Amino acid sequence: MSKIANVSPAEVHSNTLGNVRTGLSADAIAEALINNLHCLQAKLPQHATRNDWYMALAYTIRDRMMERYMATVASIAETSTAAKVVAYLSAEFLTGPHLGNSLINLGIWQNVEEALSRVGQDLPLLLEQEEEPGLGNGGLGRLAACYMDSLATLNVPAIGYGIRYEFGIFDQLIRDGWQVEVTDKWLRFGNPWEIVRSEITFDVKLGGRTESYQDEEGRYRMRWLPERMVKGVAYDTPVPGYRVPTTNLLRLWKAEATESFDFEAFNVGDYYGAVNEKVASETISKVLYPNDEPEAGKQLRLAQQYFFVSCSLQDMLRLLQMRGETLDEFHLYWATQLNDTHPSIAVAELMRLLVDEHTMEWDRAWTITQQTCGYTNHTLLAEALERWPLPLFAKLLPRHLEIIYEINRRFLDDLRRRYPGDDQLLGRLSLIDEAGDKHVRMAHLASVGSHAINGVAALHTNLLKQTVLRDFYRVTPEKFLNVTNGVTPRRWVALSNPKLSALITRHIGDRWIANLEDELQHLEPLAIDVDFQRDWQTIKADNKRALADLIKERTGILVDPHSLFDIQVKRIHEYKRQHLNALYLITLYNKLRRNCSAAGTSRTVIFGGKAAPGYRMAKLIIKLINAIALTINLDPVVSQRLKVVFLPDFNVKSSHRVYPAADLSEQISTAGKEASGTGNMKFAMNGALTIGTLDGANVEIRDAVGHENFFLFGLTAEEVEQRRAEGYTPHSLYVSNPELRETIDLIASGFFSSGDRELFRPLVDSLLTRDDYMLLADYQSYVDCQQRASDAYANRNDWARMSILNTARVGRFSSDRSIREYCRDIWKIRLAASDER
Ligand code: 26W
Repeated sequence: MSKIANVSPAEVHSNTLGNVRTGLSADAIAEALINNLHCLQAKLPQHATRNDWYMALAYTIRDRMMERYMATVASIAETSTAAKVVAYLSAEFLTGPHLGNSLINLGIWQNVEEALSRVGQDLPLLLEQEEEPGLGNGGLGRLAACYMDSLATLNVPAIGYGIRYEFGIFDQLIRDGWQVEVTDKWLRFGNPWEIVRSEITFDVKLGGRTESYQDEEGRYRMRWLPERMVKGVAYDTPVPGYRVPTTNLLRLWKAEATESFDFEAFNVGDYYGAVNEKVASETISKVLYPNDEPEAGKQLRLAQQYFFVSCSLQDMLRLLQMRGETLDEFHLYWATQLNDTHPSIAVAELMRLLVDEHTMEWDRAWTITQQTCGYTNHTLLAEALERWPLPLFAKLLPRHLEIIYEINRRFLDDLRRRYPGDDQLLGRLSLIDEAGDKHVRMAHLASVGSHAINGVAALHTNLLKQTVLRDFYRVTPEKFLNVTNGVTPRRWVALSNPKLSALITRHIGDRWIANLEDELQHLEPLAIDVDFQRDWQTIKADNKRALADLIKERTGILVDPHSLFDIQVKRIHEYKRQHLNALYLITLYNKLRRNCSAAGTSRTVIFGGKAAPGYRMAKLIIKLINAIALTINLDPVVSQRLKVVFLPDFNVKSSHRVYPAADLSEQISTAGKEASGTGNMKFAMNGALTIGTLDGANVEIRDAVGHENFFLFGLTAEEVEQRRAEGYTPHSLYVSNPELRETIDLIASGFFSSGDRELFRPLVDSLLTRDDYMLLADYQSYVDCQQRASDAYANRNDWARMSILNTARVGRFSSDRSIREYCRDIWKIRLAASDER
């Protein structure tokens, strides 16, 4: 037996596990399928359900990632490689279903299709079977997943640290036009893609008090006496790179009771008491907070954030020790990225671990902490910037509050030296908001505790420097940089748009999938090639038919695949202005019912997106869209030229069908509000033209694709601020614009709410009084721009030319480019030559 003791994963695999667990051929996979059906599902083929076959296939594919996964883990844990490892700390990872992506990245799609056909199974049906791990709300969570795919594909050793929520983002049903939230029981059939690491567990302290003492060396030390402890258990999900050996891991923590059953309580008949701690502890990783901007400020949310951060940092210290490196070099081996402020307690927790638990000097620990951490900001919305009431913070994390006070004292002392007498500045920069009942400003903790602060698009980063973080930019300008978001072309083109991928590969080879920025531009000359245009249009038409089938299946609405598919899919939020799109629809409806040929091109307008359960105006916007849809789709005349659809339960899985089917991508947020957007990139990569404002990454997309290939409208971020500063009176626009007035009056009249004038009053009043997101100011420009889009679509070949140019010119929006910039500018990680650009 000793022979096996010290062999590399590759040897283990090839020597011991043999072909059935590693072979990539159709034969090996077919054999493995039956093996796993027998051994893991304990089912004979004739008795196997679709879920049994799906599970057997999932285990078969997982086996084939194990070799690469363990090789990568070995490289992270073994001393040989002095590589710096990226720790991506995020409260959300919106991975989407794993099966399809794994087949693409391992390059075994055909072989699996072949193997399945031999056992009478159909891959598309098994792909449908997979439950989507909805461990995120929207942009931030999905970006984290795209970045994990790029980190592996660029062979950068990395661990994505997060929370294994038992219940992810809710499933959305639409009942009588209203959103209804349904619990997301994604684990009900188990999860074949994760490996429970029951030996990788850490205790996390909560509540209680602190006390000082002198240690045996006479040093003044602090200890934390917690009120309770929970145990974090690691669950690993392999993250395969695209056609490379690296397979990184997503390490998600599940909360369990340190003592899951209290026998004493049981013996005295206190059965609830016996399991009380278990229930209380497990609550921490029970459910994802479904808010996507407005922060909840709930104690459980802070406990969730501290729980996964503490487990992750303890694990990073353990891995560092396994590598035989000293704590003093922590920052040389770990590049830790804080995905917004949600994990920013990491700054104080790393200080606690280094100073309290490992007796490091404060200054040394602080230098290491700053060198280790980078902070990415994803929003400018004031209500999304996390600030915790002091009493709540003191109750849950008493030691961290002391450490934050000390960080703050030293920070303000330094500022007082640099900006003598400028108490205003100090008050604005302080980690503690002294106003009213005091708060801890988490963005300030993240900013002072990091060596790099980045926004997620050029405009956003500039606005960060001018607004929410301007004082930090003033005192530490060297920390600020921009890294524009990106999306992975593996999931968002190769997986979700296989026909387009095949066409592109037929003309420029397949290197584009891993080198989008260099290769995709080779499509440009084909934009005027009529044969290529025809093939391009045929594929778009096929994708539109596929989406039309999904719409029929989910809503019963029949849409015309030959019409212009105009799509807005994203979380519902007033700044994203789904209700501006709705105003345009009513204006178009009014035009069409007056004169049917008015609008030229027939249109299918598709919406999708979830509203945070507590966000009333967002839910009212969903109701309005569905009410308008009902009216228009039932109108015998207008519905010939216009159909409106709200696609329920928009998520990663359904978005695979949506992005490839779009002709027009709606990116219409109030300029200065959408930090970046990433859906805009997915649409453009799949040949959609964008109608949008100069907001977030729209600005860079427009510059990349050519201003003439982008439908621009609306005020700029500057003009928005100016209009607001000079006093904005939306009502005057309502009065002066008859079409707008007719549109708003129709809503107010109860026309879309069977005469009930009260239903949409909150929305109408907010528009006519405050209109915080400048819908009325941008209304006419938007309506005119939509007419330009309609007119342009009338010339199909010219539209195809612009569509091809959009795809050809958005290579830079690959998440590989973003990750290269993080490696170069923040994590100081040198890529292997082959992965350099
Ligand atoms: C505390 C509640 C909460 C939850 C999530 C506040 C803020 C968030 C996220 C930051 C919201 C989010 O997803 N922001 C989006 O991040 C994307 C990735 O960078 C950007 O492309 C979007 O523009 C931004 O809205």
